[in-house]
Amino acid sequence: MDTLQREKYRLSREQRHFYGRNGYLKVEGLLTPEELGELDQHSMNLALDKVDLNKIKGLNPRNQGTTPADMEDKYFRFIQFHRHLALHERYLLHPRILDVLEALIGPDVMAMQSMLFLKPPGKPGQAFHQDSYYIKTFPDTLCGAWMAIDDCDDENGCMGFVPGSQYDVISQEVGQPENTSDFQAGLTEVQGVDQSGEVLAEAKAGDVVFFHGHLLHRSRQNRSRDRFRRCYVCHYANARAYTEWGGGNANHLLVRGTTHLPFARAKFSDFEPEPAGGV
Ligand SMILES: O=C(O)CCC(=O)C(=O)O
Repeated sequence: MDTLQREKYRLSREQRHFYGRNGYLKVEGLLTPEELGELDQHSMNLALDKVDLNKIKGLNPRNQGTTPADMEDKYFRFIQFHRHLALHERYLLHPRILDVLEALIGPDVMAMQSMLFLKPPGKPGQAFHQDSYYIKTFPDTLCGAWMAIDDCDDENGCMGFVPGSQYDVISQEVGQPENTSDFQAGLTEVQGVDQSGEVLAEAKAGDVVFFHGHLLHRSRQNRSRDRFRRCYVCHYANARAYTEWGGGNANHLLVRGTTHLPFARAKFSDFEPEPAGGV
């Protein structure tokens, strides 16, 4: 759509305050039913090994399995597939998601990471962590946008947040999770988290949950018998922040506004970042 004709999504005062206080914000129904249908179909095709990934150069599977859980592990949660598949790039560049990010961490925004999770029944989640522990930006402006493809709740392993922890420093006290039925082995867990304040981030398919890079969060095992818990989660930062993560700024896409730093361009479309302003 012509960017000049597009009506930007505008956060209300209440939404801005909620994010400021809690470090996360759920925007209900940010994806249209058509967009959701496309993500639903695509992620199911990936789960069923119906997307031919063999022709993609530089994509090295970690195992040969073909079950939905294997498929997720095979490509380690389909990380950075926006560099391989147009659909992943398109949703990383979703204009209404970028409107929200422009207000929360902008005005200039860069896109750094994309991950598609299938999380079929029985699959563990990820123990308490802070994303800025891994993805460092200076100034420290990281924000995740978590798009629910399924309805997500306690049973199928929705996310859990510790509101207010976005004001904490990045903890260096990390270890390995002991509870490896709930939490993926090999990934780090922040030690000594006071879990009494955890809130579950239940979401309906089509909702998008934005969360601060310092926010302590986790997700448990999918304990349902037959429900997937699929989501597409992308990470962004202010485009004027310096980073060495992922090969540095030149590898990350400028998605809103401008920057004095190097940046990459979209691979599958002639996407041009909209000017910042007016959100
Ligand atoms: O969706 C999940 O289960 C975990 C996502 C997450 O922890 C993250 O993106 O940092």
